This record gives sequence, structure tokens and C-alpha cells, in this order.
Amino acid sequence: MIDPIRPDPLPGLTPVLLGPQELPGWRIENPHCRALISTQGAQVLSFQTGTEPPLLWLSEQAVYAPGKAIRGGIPLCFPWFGPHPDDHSKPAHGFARNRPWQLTQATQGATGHRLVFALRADAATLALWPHAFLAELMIELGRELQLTLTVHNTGPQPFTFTHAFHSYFPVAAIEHACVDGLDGSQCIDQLALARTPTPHHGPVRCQGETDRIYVGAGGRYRIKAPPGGGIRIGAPGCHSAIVWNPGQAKTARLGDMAADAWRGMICVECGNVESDTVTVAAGASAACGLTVAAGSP
Ligand code: TA6
Repeated sequence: MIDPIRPDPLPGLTPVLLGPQELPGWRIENPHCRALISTQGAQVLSFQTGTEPPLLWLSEQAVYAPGKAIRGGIPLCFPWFGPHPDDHSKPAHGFARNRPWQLTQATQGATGHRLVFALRADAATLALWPHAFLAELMIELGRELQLTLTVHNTGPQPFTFTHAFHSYFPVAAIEHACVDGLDGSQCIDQLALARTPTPHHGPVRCQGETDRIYVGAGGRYRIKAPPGGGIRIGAPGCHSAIVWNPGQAKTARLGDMAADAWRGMICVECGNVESDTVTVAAGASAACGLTVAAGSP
């Protein structure tokens, strides 16, 4: 158990309670941005700079309940992405987004706030994933949103994991949106019977339900969603990307999205999945990042 360094009250960092079950979280306000973070999952739920529209999408029907993934913002998929490879009774996308993290550092400076949340292995995580670890998520909130995930292997054996920042972004109309920057990667269509990686070139568009994994991706993307100026994504250390839109039929099955909400959102998820898995030696660490900002690259 980490002894949380109880942050002295910081200007612009306010504890909040989310939803009828009063899930703990934090509201951040500084001269550069406004944001909301849930302690569960250390999940950035919203982020907005100046007079710009929000850079993240959050479902109006999101459920704020202990142990249930919140639909929107940036859920962290760890230590596996998607269904568990061997045991589908285990939670999809791992357990990190469903567990309370501890705020261990909180500072504010001229460029904004810097928060560090931590999740350490315990009996519950060991029952799901038999490895000792410490995960730290640094969140820097200023003119841009920057996340840095560091996974420390605190056990005696190497371990391998997959992960993704499962980021939800707003678009004016999904049919007019596209994602640039995936040229040269290999695409695996999750909806196809054959999951053979095929070379990808050109912008990615969503016509109906779309669920595509790109491996060997470059880590710099742009969402073009006219009439807005777009969203710029940088993902150092992330060699995979996933583009997802649930479409009408899957949205109706999700239960935490309005029926037509799929028209106004797109997930561009950065991480390391499939052939891009991460292996960490005993006592070593692995890190990757995500930057989200308004505008073109
Ligand atoms: O990233 C795409 C995906 O794996 C889809 O297959 C869909 O399941 C989506 O994630 C959302 O998953 P969730 O468990 O958050 O409902």
C-alpha cells in the first residue's frame, strides 16, 4: 500500500464526487486549461483549453460506479488490451481503469498542474495477473494534455503486457471525420473473420461500426473533423493505434451511450498491442506517453 503523499491544497486542484455513488475525483483549473479526473483509473474525463471546445468526449450517459469503466475521456487499458487472451471471464481491457489509483504527487507551476497517480499490485490484481508491479501515471495539464505511463516490474521475473490509452475524442459528424498518420502501419480489422495484418495507406474513415488495430504505427496522428481545426495526438513509445467507432447497433448494446452518440465521437487509442507487446525485465521499467492538443501537427 503506498502511503499517499496527501497533497497540500493546491490552487486549482479541488476534490469532487462523481455521480450518485460519489466516485472520488479531482477538478483542475489553471490559466491554461480546465480538466476533470476520476481517481478510479486515474482517468482524465475532460480537458479543455481557453475558449476551445473540449478535446475529449465523455458520454452523457456514463455510469460512475466502483469497478465499472467510465465511458469517455482516456480510460487506461492495462495490463492487457481487449479480452483477456486466455480467460474471457477476466475484465476486458485489464483492471487498471476499474481500480482506485492514489494521487501521490501534485504540483502547480507556470505551465499548469502536474499530477502523479499510482497503482500497485495487491491481492486483487495478483488474482487477475500474477505479477508484482507499480504503475505510475503522470498527468500534465497545461496548454496541452500530456500523460506518461511508467510500469515498474517490482517482481523477480520478467513480465509482458499490452496496454492502450483508450482515448475518446469529439467529432462534429463521424461521417466527415478522418484520422491521418497511420500510413505504413499494418492493419488488423477486428470485425473481419480473418485477422491477417494488411499494409495501410491513407486516412482512416469510419463508415458504420469500425474497430481496427494498426501495429507498427508512427505515434503522430491528427483527427480531422470539420468544421473544427482538428486534434493533434502524439504517442511516444506507443507503436500501435486502434480506431474505434461503435456505430448505431453496438451503441444500442452498450447501455452507457445515447442512441445517436456514436455520430459525435471517435476513439483513437495509442498503446502497444498484438505484436507490439512490451516485456519488462525484473527490476526494470517501461514508459510511454500521450499528448493531446488542438490543431494541426
Ligand atoms: O478499442 C476498441 C474496443 O476494444 C472495442 O472492441 C470495444 O470493445 C471498445 O474497445 C470498448 O470496450 P469497453 O470495454 O470500454 O466497452
